[in-house]
Amino acid sequence: MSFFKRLKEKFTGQTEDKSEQEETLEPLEDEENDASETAENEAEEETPKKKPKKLSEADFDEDGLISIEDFEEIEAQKLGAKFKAGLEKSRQNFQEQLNNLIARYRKVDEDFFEALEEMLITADVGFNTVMELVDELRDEARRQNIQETEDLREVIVEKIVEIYHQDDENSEAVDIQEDRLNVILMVGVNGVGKTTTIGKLAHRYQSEGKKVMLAAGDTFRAGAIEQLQVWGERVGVDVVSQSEGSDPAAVMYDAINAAKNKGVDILICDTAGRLQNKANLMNELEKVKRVIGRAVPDAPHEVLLCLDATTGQNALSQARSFKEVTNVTGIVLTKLDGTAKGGIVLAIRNELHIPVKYVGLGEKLDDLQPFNPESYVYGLFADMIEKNVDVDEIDADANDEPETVDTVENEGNDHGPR
Ligand SMILES: Nc1nc2c(ncn2[C@@H]2O[C@H](COP(=O)(O)OP(=O)(O)OP(=O)(O)O)[C@@H](O)[C@H]2O)c(=O)[nH]1
Ligand SMILES: [Mg+2]
Repeated sequence: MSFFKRLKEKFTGQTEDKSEQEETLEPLEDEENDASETAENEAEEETPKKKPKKLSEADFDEDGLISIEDFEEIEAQKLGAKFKAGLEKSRQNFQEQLNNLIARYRKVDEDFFEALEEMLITADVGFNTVMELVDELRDEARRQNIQETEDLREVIVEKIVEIYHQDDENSEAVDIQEDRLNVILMVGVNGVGKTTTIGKLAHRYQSEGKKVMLAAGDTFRAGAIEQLQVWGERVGVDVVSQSEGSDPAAVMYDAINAAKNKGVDILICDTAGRLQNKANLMNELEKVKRVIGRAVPDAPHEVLLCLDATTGQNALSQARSFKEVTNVTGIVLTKLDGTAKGGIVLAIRNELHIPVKYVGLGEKLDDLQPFNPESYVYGLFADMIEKNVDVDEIDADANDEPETVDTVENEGNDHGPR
């Protein structure tokens, strides 16, 4: 199965769909109920084609429980929809630029690759990553003897996933273990979204059945303690705090004791926003870490660095500096919904070798999602993935539905230079 087709099936649940492209996750009023078994295989020509599944259609057993397959299918669709919505600005930008490029340079040649490099650099993908990516594309085009730029679309998207995965496929997972107090320390410069992310994370872990507590370690900025308390109330978790101006290391010490007494699974610690070039603030962070490490062996288990995606290359330089002074275990890339340059994810991964563990896709509680390169490229190229698959399918059934062929093929070729 082609890469685009697999992504489309995974994130929309659809294996057909010539008429309903816009309705990816919208309720479908008139579907047949029994479409569930027709999934994956290549023999789709004979079987009825599958439509996205809704919770109401899932197969429930007599205890009212949903099957694991149905659950996973519905979750993947929700995830696809989240990434699609959160990456809308970047998607419009990426797709439009790529379409323009393909229309302008119809033949795969050095001019095309140079223009592609420029486009990716402008989208914040990062210089070294772009060079690596485009070199791989050159090789792949040669290997597969691809002549038309149009035929390179899918390879480009697939290479983005590959290049992300090349270090370590599993490192996006956050290190949360049963039977211990897990401590997560949130760090980053001012205003990047640390406190908001803590609220969202608390919500996520709590809804997974974990007992969560928050530590109000930003004793510096006026209003910071209250802000975390509001999140605590909203989510329904305890917040340990002291008065403004007190020593953040002392707050952590208190919080760890309280967490141990209450059998907490995950303690998430807020810290004051700090500039990476302010030595005293960085020293304070080290002290906080030391205190946490003394109270709980191996803690903090995660030091998550929050970066604001809208700051582009500046986020990279922040990450470099933080990495020098503290052992950052993962990145939370916030406000990805607010930028049209979503390529920054790739730059972070490839130039810093720190995994992006979560991405912020909006301001709502459930807008923080674990990062995964496939969901990311789906969000970045969703319309193209859906449309391209359709063109393939239509090529295969051209005899059955001639009018649809015209409509979609025309759409696919309608990207003249602007
Ligand atoms: N659109 C969008 N806004 C976000 C996201 N994450 C955080 N924000 C917004 O970013 C702003 C700053 O968030 P905070 O959580 O206060 O940032 P902070 O890093 O704790 O800031 P300081 O405590 O001042 O250092 C708030 O208005 C948040 O709503 C996101 O993923 N998307
Ligand atoms: Mg804060």
